[in-house]
Amino acid sequence: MFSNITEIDELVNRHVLYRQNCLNLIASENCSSLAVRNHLTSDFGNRYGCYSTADPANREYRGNKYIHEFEMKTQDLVKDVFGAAYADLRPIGGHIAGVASVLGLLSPHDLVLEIHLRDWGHGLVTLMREASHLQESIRLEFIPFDEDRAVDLPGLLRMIHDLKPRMIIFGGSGMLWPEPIAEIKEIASREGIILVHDSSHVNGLIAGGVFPNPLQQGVDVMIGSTHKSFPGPQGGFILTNDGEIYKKIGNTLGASLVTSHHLQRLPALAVAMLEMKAFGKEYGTQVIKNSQALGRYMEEDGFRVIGSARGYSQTHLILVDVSEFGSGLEISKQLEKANILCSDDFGQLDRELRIGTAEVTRNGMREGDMKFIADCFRRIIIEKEEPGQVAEDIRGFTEHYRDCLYALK
Ligand code: DSN
Repeated sequence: MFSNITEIDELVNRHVLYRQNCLNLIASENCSSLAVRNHLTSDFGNRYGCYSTADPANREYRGNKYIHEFEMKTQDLVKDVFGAAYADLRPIGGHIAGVASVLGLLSPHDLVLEIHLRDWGHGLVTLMREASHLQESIRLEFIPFDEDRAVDLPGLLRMIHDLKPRMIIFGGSGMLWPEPIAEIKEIASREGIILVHDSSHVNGLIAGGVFPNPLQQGVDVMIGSTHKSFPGPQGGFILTNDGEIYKKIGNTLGASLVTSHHLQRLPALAVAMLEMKAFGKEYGTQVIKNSQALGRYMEEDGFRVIGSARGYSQTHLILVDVSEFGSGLEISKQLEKANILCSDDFGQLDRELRIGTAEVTRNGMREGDMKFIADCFRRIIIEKEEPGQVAEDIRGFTEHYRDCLYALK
């Protein structure tokens, strides 16, 4: 255990140094700017600002006058960036925002369609149903996908017709393409289906206007986290244009899922929102260009890249099927030895790697740099080179990319 502050600082610094020398391609991570980090610690972090309904005016603790003003102004900023009428900033992550939406909007025995973990879904209801009584009360089926990992629209329309779901949850952890929300909006309205979008992964791209905004396309609720392609502090939000939905979810969230909502996130979140207003388009455009370039270089290097025929990706990540070379999990561990950090498919088919481009883009890398990254994968996975030399080359390469661009000073 630690016995003094020096030991604590030393270990944090070792982590920072280690991660500086890694290629961080974990799609659910990002670096935040100095301005965001500098706003993560304040007196807010030691205060209670709870409200147990959806109404922030009903604070349960005294001394909240500036906290309330701050939260309202941050809500306004988030609503402005995402074009939403209502924003709830209390969820500590996208997952709990989703749990609140499901619990707040469904009735017992309603059917939900979500993305299967095998198709890189987040598994929101799948995991909730591990609590046995929820297994009895929420029915679940999965959205069909095609071989490019795009939603199979005719298949989904058939399911809607045959199964009459009450809720459809789009958005996953391996999103390559926008989903057909506009295409099903009409039938969803007619059939009373609640459309939810888990935008956790693509929030930064939506903020930059380079990925379709699900709220504008017609979803009833957009949930998400603020620390993936959106380069803010760890946290989550719920957005909607429907006042009744806002109340139902907010009342559920405040009553049973989040009491103290970690106010220290708010100033950092506000700074990150301003950064995305200023630089989101430029950042998001470069992220997508980098994903597409990386897909192309990976394919040239001999990998099977999912969605190759459609241009590899329209998001901050690509998916690569590495099954011909071994287990995805084992390969990701071998890559880690070379300081290449990416995700295997989290215990699903064990055949794909998810490679994200958000953080390296913020570090300043552009399309040409993706060649170096693709070659590192080739050296480890195909040529089975010892990781030491690759790690050394990565250390030399990343030395030139320690910036955090698209940031306010
Ligand atoms: N769903 C996990 C991921 O995408 O990495 C965590 O949010």
